[in-house]
Amino acid sequence: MRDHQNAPRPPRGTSCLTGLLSVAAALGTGHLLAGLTGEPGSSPFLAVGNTAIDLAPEPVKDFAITTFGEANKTALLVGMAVVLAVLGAASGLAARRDPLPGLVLVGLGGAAGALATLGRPDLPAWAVAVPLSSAVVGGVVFALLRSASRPHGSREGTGTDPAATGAGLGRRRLLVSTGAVGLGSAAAALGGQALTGRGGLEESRRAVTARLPAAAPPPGGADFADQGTPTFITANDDFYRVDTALRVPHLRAEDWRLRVHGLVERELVLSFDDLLRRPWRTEVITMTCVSNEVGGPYVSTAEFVGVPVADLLREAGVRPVAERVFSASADGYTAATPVETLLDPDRVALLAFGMNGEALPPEHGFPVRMVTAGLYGYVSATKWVVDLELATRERRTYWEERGWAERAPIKTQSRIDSPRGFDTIPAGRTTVVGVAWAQTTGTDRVEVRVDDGPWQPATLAREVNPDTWRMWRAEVDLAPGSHRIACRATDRNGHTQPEERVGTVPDGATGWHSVVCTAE
Ligand SMILES: Nc1nc2c(c(=O)[nH]1)N[C@H]1C(S)=C(S)[C@@H](COP(=O)(O)O)O[C@H]1N2
Ligand SMILES: [Mo]
Repeated sequence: MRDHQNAPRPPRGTSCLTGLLSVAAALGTGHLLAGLTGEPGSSPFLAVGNTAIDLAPEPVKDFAITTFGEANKTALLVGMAVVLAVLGAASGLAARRDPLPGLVLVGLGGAAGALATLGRPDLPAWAVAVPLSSAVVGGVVFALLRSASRPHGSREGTGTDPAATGAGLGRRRLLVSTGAVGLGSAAAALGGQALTGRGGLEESRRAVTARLPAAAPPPGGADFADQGTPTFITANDDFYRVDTALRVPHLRAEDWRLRVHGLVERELVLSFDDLLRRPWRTEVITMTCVSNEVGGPYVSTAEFVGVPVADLLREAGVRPVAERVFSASADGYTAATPVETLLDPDRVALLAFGMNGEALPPEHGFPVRMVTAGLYGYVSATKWVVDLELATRERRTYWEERGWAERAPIKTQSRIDSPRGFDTIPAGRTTVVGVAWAQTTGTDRVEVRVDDGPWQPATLAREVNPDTWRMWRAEVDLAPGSHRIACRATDRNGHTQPEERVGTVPDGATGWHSVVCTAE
C-alpha cells in the first residue's frame, strides 16, 4: 500500500491537463469526422446537445428559454463545454495512479455520443461510427499523454538525479505532446466547422434571392416606431427565432425536395424549381410563438413569398379521412396542422421561400418553411420543411409529446413597449405606446388604464391586414409617484383579453400586460 502510494505520479496540473486534452481530442476528432462525412449532426458534441434539448423536461426548457432567451443554445453549448472540461480534468486527476477513471470517462463519453447519434431521426445509422471513433482517439491520446507525463526514470534505484536528466527530458517531451494534442484538437474542430460551413448555402441563397421580387416598401402609418413600438415590418435579423436546432440545417435549394404523401390520391415529390413553378403569393403575416409570455418578445412580422399550401394539397388530392397535415423538417422536428385550416379559402398558409425581399435566412428555414396565419408557430410554421404527410389526428408531434396542445390558435394579446417597466419619467401627460395582435380577425380596439382608473381607448395605427399586429398609442396623465399602466385588446369578434393570467403551457399565455413606472 505504502509502496504503491509512493510510486511516482505526474503532478496534479499535468494530470488535469491530460484529461482535458483527451476530451478535446475526442471532440475535435468527432467534429472533423462529422464534417468529412457530410453528417454534421453526428459531431458528438452536437449530437449530445441536441439529444439534451429533446430530452430536457418541459420546465427546464421553459427556464432556458425565459432565462437565456434566444441565447439559450449558446448557453447550452457553453454549459456542456464547462461540464466536459471539468469531467475531463477530474478524471485525469483521478487517473494519476490508475488509468481506469480516464478510460471510464472515454467509454461513457463514447456511449453517450453513440446513443445520441442513434437516437437522432435525421442521422443515418452508420453515423454512430463518428462518436465511436472519437472515443477511440480520446482513449489513445489519454494513454499516450499519461505515459508521457509519468516522471521519467520512475523505475526505482536508477541512481541518477531526476531533476537534472530524466525529468528535464520528460518535461520537454510532455510540453511538445500536450502542445501538439491541443493544437491538433483545435485544428480538427475548426476544420470540421469549416467543412460544415455555409459556403454552398450562401451561394444557394443568393441565387434564390435573385429570383424574388424586391420587398414592398414598408406600409406607411402602421407603426409608432419613433415613439417606441417595433417597426411594422421586422427586419430579418431582428425577427424572433425559436427552434430546437442546435445547428441550423444546411440545406441548399438545389438539394431540397418536398414529399407530399399519406392520405392523398397522388403522392407528390417537388424540387425547389417545381415549387417555384406554381403560382406565388406575397403575404404579410405576424408570427407568434406559444412560448411568448405576456409582454414577451416572440412576435414578429414579415412579408413572406410562397406557394399556398392548399394548392399543393389540392394537387395531391386530400382523402376525406385525412385530419392533419404532419410537417417534418430536415432535422427531424415534426408539427401538425389541421387539414380544414389549411384548406380554408380565407386562411393564409404558405410554403414560403421569400422573407422581406430575400431568400429565407438559414435560421428561419431556408430554403422552404411553412407559415400559417393565426396559428402559433409550433403547429403551423415548420422550418426546413421536407415532408408533408396527410394522416388522421392520433400521431403525436414533437411539442405534443412534451405537453403542448394539439390545437393552438394564437390568442389575442397586447403589449406595452414604452414606457418600459421601472422607467422613471416626467409626471404629467405621458404617451404610452405598444402593439396588439389578433391574427385572422384583426384588432378592433386597445384600451389602457392607469392604476385602478377607468379604461381609456388608445389610437390604433393603420391596419395592414387582419393577420398582422397593430400598433397603438394613448395619452395618460401621471401624478407624481409610482403607477401601474395596463393594456388590453379586443378583437373583431368582440372578444376582450381576459385579465386572468395563465402560463404558456399548453396553448398560450393570457392576461393583461402592465408596467410599473415612476413619475417625478
Ligand atoms: N424545423 C423546425 N421548425 C420550427 C420549429 C423548430 O423547432 N424546428 N419551431 C417552431 C416554433 S415553436 C416557432 S414559434 C416558429 C418560429 O419561427 P422563427 O424562428 O422563424 O421565428 O418556428 C416553428 N418551426
Ligand atoms: Mo413557438
